[in-house]
Amino acid sequence: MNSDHVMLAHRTLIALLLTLGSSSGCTFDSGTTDPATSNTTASNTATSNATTGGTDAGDDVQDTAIADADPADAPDDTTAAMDTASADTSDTRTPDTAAPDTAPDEPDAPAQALTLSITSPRPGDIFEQGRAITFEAQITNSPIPAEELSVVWVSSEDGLFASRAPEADGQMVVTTDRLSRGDHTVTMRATGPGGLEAEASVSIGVCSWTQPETFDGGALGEGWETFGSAYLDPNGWLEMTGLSMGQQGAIFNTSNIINPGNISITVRILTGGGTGADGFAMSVIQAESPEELRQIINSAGSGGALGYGYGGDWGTYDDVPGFHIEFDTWYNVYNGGNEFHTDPTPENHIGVTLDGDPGNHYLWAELPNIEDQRWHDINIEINGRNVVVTMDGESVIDGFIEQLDFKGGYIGFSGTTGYYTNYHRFDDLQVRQECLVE
Ligand SMILES: [Ca+2]
Ligand SMILES: [Ca+2]
Ligand SMILES: [Ca+2]
Repeated sequence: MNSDHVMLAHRTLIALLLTLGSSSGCTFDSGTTDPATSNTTASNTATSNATTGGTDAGDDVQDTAIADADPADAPDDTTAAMDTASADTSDTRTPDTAAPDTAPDEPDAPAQALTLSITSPRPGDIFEQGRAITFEAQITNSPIPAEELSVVWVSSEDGLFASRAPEADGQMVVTTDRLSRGDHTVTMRATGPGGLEAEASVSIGVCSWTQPETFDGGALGEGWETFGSAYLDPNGWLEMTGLSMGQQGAIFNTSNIINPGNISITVRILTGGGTGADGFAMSVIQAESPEELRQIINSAGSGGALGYGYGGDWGTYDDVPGFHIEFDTWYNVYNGGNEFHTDPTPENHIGVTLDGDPGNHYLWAELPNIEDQRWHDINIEINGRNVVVTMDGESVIDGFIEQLDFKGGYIGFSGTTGYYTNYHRFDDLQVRQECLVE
């Protein structure tokens, strides 16, 4: 389970123990008469023994718990305990006057103090929103069987999220995946008969990623701009070309800039339905400004350049860093006229190219069956110079690019048709770069 947790920070384990020992004393001897301390201790012991003694002279806590699990017995025991306490209180009044000098024993702490300890998570742990968080706790020194305690778990932000009794051995495990993004102080509070109460807290963070872009709802969200033949399909996805010949389209976001550094991007793709070309690509382009981005996209090559070829032999923006994942369904061969690169395989392929050059194919793999008009889940992880791409959960690229220095930039999509055609669709884009608590 811990592997599911995103732990961005650890601090030294500091179990927060808030022990309200006095409530234990109050419960059983009402603390009315200070000279009775020695009797109080005796009374507590007597009470404890009264609870356990009837069934098990060994005073084993677990034995007690089992014996008291019978609900019919519990009220009787409680009554007996109360009676004992009352009797002791009245008894002590007589010795009080006779022996008032027992007062110095008062500082003795009650023998029993209900103690709670949250053992997991650790203070400062951070969890990804929506993933299960497991809280583990231990209750010790309970004067009554642990499973007779009521325990609630409360978040400072979201309120109550769990409520039930601990196990007979005092252990407790609760799980929630419902905590909202933010800093939480999570408090467990145990209560029992007669005002018995104790609590413990731990502070954790819950972080979330930027929300996925679903392209649903009939309008493009903030910052998305269309170029050429691309459009938002009313069904809630991006279409780069449609099935017409000679199309070139792109859709980029000009307001949200991707940061440099490691990144995880997921997107869904679909192609096919036509006569088989050319392909489409997702790009992150580090243009200086939205205006430069627009110029770059408008200048990018058609056909085999898949609408993103702005550098190398395809264009003039050689100094603009770019990262591209292409899904290429047409084999191009350099001719110096309208084709400026040779693809690495005659087969359909996925490729990682850099800096606007559709010919540099730093990493690639054949994807012979991609023109199936079905949605495929693509996940791209950039970690330093390593790039891992999965399709429908299967690794298709896992490699190292010496020249890679991911600089972020504007993210978007492009695609082309030529004499041959296909649909070229994208949907459900999510960028995971920084899981934010605040
Ligand atoms: Ca959609
Ligand atoms: Ca091609
Ligand atoms: Ca290619």
